[in-house]
Amino acid sequence: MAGIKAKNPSEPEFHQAVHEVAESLIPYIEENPKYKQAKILERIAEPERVIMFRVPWINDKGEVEINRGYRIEMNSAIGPYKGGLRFHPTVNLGILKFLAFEQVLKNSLTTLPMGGGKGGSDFDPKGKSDNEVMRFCQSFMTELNRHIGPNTDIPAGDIGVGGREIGYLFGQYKRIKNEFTGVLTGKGLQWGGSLIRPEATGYGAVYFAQEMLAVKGDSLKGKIAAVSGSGNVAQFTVQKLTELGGKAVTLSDSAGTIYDPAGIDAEKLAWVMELKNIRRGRIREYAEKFGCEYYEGKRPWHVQCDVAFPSATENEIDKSDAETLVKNGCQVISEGANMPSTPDAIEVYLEAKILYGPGKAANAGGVAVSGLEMTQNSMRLPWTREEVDSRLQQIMKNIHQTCLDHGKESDGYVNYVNGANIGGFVKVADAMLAQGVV
Ligand code: NDP
Ligand code: 2IT
Repeated sequence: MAGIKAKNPSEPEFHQAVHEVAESLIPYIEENPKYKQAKILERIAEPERVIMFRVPWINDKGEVEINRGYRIEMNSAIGPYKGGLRFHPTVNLGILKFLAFEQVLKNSLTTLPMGGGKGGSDFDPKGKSDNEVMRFCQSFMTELNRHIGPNTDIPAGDIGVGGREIGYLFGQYKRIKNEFTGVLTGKGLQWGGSLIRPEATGYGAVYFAQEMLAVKGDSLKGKIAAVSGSGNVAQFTVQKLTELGGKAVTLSDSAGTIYDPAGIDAEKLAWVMELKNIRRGRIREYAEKFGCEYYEGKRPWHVQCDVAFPSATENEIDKSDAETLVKNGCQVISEGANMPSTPDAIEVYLEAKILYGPGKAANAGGVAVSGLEMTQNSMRLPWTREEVDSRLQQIMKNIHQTCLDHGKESDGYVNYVNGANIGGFVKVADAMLAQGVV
């Protein structure tokens, strides 16, 4: 860790992600010295390539704006680089390195042949017109196109990058390369996208919670859930949870949380989707529309719940939030977001021995269906909704089983953190050993 910190100064999120993985892996590596001799742990913490570039564009007032673009190509041992793009003002090198590092192990857990990468920009899509977003995406892709390709590096969405942005990025890639390929995932259904990709991360996080509960002979039926965020992952988490008989009572955005004890049913969710995906408004409006509580500037974790689905951003549950959740009887945490719990929050879950599904396992459904989109693009044959959804469910079951195989402790408690970290590591590490010192 001293070496990581010295080489990557001012990147606390990257240090945090590596530290968590190292804690799980070091005992395992001590038992398997081949990984130690080949310095696999040190090598996976060093990106294969980092690309950083200028993104100039012109706003609606005719002024020049300049953002910074990035792509971290972290690891290609088991497949081409794969991972999302994030457009958010907080994006910097350290955030993207943490996300790319997590992505390597997550993608390995899916069982599909995908390496890990992540990219994005400090561009803030909030308050921008569609035309401004388009010009930004075109400028971003004008540089990025030379570094990616359907067999090299396949980006997708993340915070601030959804169907609209993927469309503009794809259009510019196609124009520059004169090629119609599966170079991005999360595409529209009419132009190479996969059914269930928009739903996949949220559905997957719910399927993972279901798997964890099933070990205890329990289910989501009748469970009250706190969900954070109100974007792609949060929306489809609420949808699947409701279908399975659970009740979501919160949603949030960066300004605050709504608390609707009656539950966010299908009709209210449809209204949220219109609010967030089309009107691009604030979640506060939900409280005005449906007459429930709105907590300005607050996160959802003080609300009584059985299950929590953090689905907004990193470090959104700190130690005191975790203590509140446990005190209020929360039994399950299934992370739709990447690294939403701080290290001391995770300690609280593990000490209380509640079911804790870390992001790299619980939210792997999104990238898994991206992998299935790549398969369909290669075959030039789309699958039905049922086909994709049944594969997604099977993949989430397999990931859960991998976590059991590597994370079950002597008293029967499943430490999903160790399970996911070791389970994700082995395949990448063995591939790296086979491919020599590269
Ligand atoms: P969206 O952009 O669709 O939605 C993000 C949501 O989180 C918004 O409600 C946003 O509120 C809120 N949010 C973002 N940043 C912050 C912040 N700093 N503080 C408080 N709230 C914040 O993104 P996604 O739903 O796609 O992503 C959510 C999480 O899931 C991220 O951690 C992402 O990495 C992870 N993830 C996404 C996958 C995908 O397929 N999309 C796959 C796997 C993981 P506001 O609008 O106010 O900013
Ligand atoms: O964090 C993630 O796994 C994603 N944002 C999805 C990546 C992808 O390539 O679908």
